[in-house]
Amino acid sequence: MKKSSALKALLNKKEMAFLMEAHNAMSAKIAEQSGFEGLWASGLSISASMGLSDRNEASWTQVMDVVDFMVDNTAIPILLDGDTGFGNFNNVRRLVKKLSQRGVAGVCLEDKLFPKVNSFIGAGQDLADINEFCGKIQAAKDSQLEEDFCVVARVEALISGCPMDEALKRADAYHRAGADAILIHSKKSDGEEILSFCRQWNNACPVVIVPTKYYNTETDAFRDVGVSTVIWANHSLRASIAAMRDITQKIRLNNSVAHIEREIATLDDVFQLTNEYEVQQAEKKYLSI
Ligand code: SPV
Ligand code: MG
Repeated sequence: MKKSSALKALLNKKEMAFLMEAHNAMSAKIAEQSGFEGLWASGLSISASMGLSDRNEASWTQVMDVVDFMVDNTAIPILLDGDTGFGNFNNVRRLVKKLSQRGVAGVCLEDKLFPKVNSFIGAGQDLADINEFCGKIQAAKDSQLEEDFCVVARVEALISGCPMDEALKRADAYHRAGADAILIHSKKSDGEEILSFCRQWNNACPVVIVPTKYYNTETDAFRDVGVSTVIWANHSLRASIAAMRDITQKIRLNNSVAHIEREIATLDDVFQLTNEYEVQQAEKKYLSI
């Protein structure tokens, strides 16, 4: 099955699906090996791993290069966080064509302004004009090279402090413009506005959510209102920051690695993850000629 078809199937299946954040080939591979059926190529995490803020400081081709390694190293579909599309409808067309060519299964576009700012920064966020954003969605759908490539329209109305009606109005417009799914985002610490949106949206098309701030809400509550897909958006990145900081501080303190050896991945693990043993087998075949 093509990766785009696999993502479309995840978005449309009856049971709730889960996408795990990845920000490079290694985190992508680990998520796949953990059993995830799909990946979220997070703009925040990819930027942060480059030491950049989540404000489109990384160019779209730099993001593309990272995602390329993720695609090469995994068999599961990747939904790229395409931010605002890196410009206008024309930039979106080029982005989507390139993603399709490179085997990325779908893109999520958000209705903010370029350069975007992470949804959890600052009080208000300027939203895109609805019609202009609908043009981007249409341009994305018209540019995809595979039939099942997925375009997810991300509604930032609640993030920006607009009422629920505005979020529903925008979701409806983006759905009509051709979006395959709606991502409704919230920065509230409880999931109430997400649950309320889902009840009123009534599954007009699949809904994707990102419970980064409302992590205490039971996953079953989202299942009950028909959420299609949950994205764990930044947890590999945050786990790696915590682990690296812990280990490097211990090494610095003790001027020794003796005590931490058992806390870190083995070199064999690294070799497994980087296909070292396959290359050794290939050497036997190709270097003995
Ligand atoms: C990301 O992971 O980059 C996202 C999700 O867009 S959030 O950080 O919640 O905006
Ligand atoms: Mg993002």
